[in-house]
Amino acid sequence: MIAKTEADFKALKEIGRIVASIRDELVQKTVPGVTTKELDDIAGEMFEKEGAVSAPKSEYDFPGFTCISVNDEVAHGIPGQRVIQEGDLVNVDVSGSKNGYFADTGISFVVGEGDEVLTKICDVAKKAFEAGLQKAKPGSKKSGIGRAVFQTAKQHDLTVITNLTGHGIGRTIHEAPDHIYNYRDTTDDELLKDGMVIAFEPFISTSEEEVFQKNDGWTYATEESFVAQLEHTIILTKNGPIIVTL
Ligand code: M1C
Ligand code: CO
Ligand code: CO
Repeated sequence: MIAKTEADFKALKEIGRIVASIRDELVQKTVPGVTTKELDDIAGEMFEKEGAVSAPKSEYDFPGFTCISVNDEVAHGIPGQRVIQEGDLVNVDVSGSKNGYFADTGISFVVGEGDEVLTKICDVAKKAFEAGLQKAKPGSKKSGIGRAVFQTAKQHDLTVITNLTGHGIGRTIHEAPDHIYNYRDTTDDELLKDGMVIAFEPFISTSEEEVFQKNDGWTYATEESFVAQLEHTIILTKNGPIIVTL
């Protein structure tokens, strides 16, 4: 969507605050011994208390309030009986709506002491996010964001996932612009607009550049790589980006 009115900004900030608070609570509760279903139940209670609804559930009939992806799983992991272990790479992705406005946020992190390379990809996902954000200006090419993500990955001897992307958001979970790639798509000459609302979610990988979908019909995974994501919902304005999911 293009946010125009004070009401648009206020409502996006409200749902942004809610999904960010659920994300932070789930990260804090992700300790060895907890199951991903227990984490997701906390999210369900928080959505209800805030008068908000889970977007994966309401828009896609996803079997969970949130997506929780562990180790080889990259995105759209289904919460279940899996028990979190020390050293796991976990991604918590929380998206939802309130009063007809949507926000989406996610983060990858390592539980306790983990392998150095896992910590590195999480750090580089943050760096890629910051580099892309610098390019997220009204009037600039959308593909400049992906270019910055790709360059950041390469600078750190890592790569990106080419078949997962960020997206427009606001009045539904996934809307125009359909794709914000993790590389510079030379055919994409779309310009960013003042007030445009995007969910920017760079995916940084240790080696593979594509994910595949598991037989559950949801989970995106890699064969042997590790992947980290960081996602925020952002309103692009002439006076700089407003991150509503901080
Ligand atoms: C690139 C994996 C896809 N919040 C989720 C997302 C995932 N993006 O948009 O960040 C969507 C959740 C819907 C099941
Ligand atoms: Co998301
Ligand atoms: Co998203």
